[in-house]
Amino acid sequence: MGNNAITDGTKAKSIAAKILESHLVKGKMIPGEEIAISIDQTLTQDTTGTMVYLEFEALGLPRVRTKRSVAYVDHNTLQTGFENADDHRFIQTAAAKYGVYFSRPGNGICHQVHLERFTIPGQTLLGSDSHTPTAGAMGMIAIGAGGMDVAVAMGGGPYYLNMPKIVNVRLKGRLQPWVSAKDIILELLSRLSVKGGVGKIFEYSGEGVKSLSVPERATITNMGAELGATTSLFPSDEVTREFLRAQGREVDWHPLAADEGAVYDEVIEIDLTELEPLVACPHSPDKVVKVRELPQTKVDQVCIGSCTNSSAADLLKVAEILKGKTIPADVSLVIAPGSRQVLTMLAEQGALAEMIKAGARILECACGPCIGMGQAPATGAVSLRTFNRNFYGRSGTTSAQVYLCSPEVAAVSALHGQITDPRCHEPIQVTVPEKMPVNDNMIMAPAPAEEAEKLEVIKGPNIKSFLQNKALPATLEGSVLLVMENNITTDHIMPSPAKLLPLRSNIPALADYCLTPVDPNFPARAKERKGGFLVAGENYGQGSSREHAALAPLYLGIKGVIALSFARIHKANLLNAGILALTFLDKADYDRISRDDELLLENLHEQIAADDTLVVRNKTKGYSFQVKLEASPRQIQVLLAGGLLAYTKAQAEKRAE
Ligand code: MIC
Ligand code: SF4
Repeated sequence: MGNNAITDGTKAKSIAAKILESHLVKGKMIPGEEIAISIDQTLTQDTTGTMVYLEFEALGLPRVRTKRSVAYVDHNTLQTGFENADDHRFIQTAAAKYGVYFSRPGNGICHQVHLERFTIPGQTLLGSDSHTPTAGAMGMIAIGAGGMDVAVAMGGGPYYLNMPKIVNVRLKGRLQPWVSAKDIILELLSRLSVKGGVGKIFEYSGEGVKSLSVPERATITNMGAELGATTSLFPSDEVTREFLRAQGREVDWHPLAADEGAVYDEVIEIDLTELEPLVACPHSPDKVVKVRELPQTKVDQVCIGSCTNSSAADLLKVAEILKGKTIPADVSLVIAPGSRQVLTMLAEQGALAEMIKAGARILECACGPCIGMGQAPATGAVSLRTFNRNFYGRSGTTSAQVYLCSPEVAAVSALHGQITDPRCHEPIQVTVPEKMPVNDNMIMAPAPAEEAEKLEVIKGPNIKSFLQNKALPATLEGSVLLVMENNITTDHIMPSPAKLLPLRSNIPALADYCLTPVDPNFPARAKERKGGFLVAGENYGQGSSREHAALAPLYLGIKGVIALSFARIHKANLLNAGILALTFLDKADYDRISRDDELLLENLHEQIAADDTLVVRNKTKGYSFQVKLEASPRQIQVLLAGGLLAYTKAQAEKRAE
């Protein structure tokens, strides 16, 4: 079906197929096969960015070769020690030298600012953040990836991925009052689960699309990451043009639509008219229930913001709901506007004053509580958030119960002191200004190429060099250090509360916290045994793009991870770090393996050359079992070389000879 539509030039094409085809560098666009695409733009943020610039430096290239690369500082903005400020300075100086635009701390969350200022329909974007697909709201193929992949793309290299299936989501009807874009993506999460989108692109169409603004579309493409999707995208239409006009960027607009009768691999239909306010319960974005069916739940904290829901319209609605009211004494309401542009608009319209008067605590334009950078809830507290992730412990308080919802549900619930269906109130209407207060004075252009060579990149003492693996040995041996369940997130593997985020440039220090939410003794055990293997269930490594979730295990000597299945970005990060990512062939072998079992993989090079099935000997229990190494021929070369950096350097040297 879809593959015919994609490979046969005479057939009607989806938008995704058109963009991929126009950027195709290698491979055939057949679902599951590895393809390589050229990358027009890259973005980095600070908690993954320091690694990216260290990696770019290690590649030895003088300047980026993309059409546009942007470095944001938006995550690590609490400066309780020198580390974060040092990271910001490192990124700023590296950006100036290497030809990257730099969005200063305070300017906003990368995805919101990128949408406002840089997203271009029809282009490709690779970002070192899993919510990069936000830009798909404007018809861009925007993909989240590990830092090393982004560094290579900055250097002009293509991005390799398995050709995804293209799923058409047809939106019928129109949202009813108080029902929002967040409810559309929560509905999809409830239908498909957090692994339902792995290996897929979600392309939206239908009459319902026209009624959604670009920021509403962005809420949906943003949270497509929670489905595990490669990316999500919308057409570029008159609504897109209007958004770009408000940004003074109408020149960047061009129309983009699927051909009449385009064929897709799967079709899903959602009737917007039937949707109602939804909420995701602790601790997973797919544990979705209708707000009205939730038993009375008292809220202690309400957080509004994040790259999912902090656009101009979102926050104008919040201000309208709060107008003239006061937040109850036992509720803490915090609001973090997504960008300085949004904050300026709120100030100019008087909406900010309404929020302040109601008792909201206004935070700077940054990720803030979404990544646990402050505002950790009280012990056992219920926190209702407009964010995209409510993974266990992510808020910074392990006993907290975090729920996810739309800004409308959040604001009404904050006033009522409990999770409330907003339809008990009269509908509200807000008007977003036709022209947004555009001001790029917090975006620094890089130094001109001729001056770049002289520029110094400033690194603080906490910034350690990039960690490199060794070439893959013929034998791997070690014990099973941990057996884990399904859906282990990157927040379990490399927790990132405010205390640990300052260590993002220091893998040796960070490694002491690796997998501690699963087992506090894991780092010590791994060090004592000089490494070993990890075993996990389905969808291992869902969530963030942080390659620290591969590099910290590498530092602790992890040689391989054997799982029932992997999340896309984390699997790529493991392979890029030169760590074997293996899947059980038989679920029974996952059931019978135990912690401390001694494993042995012999004649690895011959086994890998022969086929994709490898034999693992369980020496402790005295049996052998089969695992699969699902990797492309290129990824196998990467593994053999000891990781993507070593492989890329070797390729460059070969070309130079
Ligand atoms: C997230 O939302 O989990 C993050 C923090 O933005 C991560 C990046 C990181 O871990 O630094 C992501 O989404 O990739
Ligand atoms: Fe920042 Fe949260 Fe968005 Fe990640 S999900 S980029 S932490 S706002």
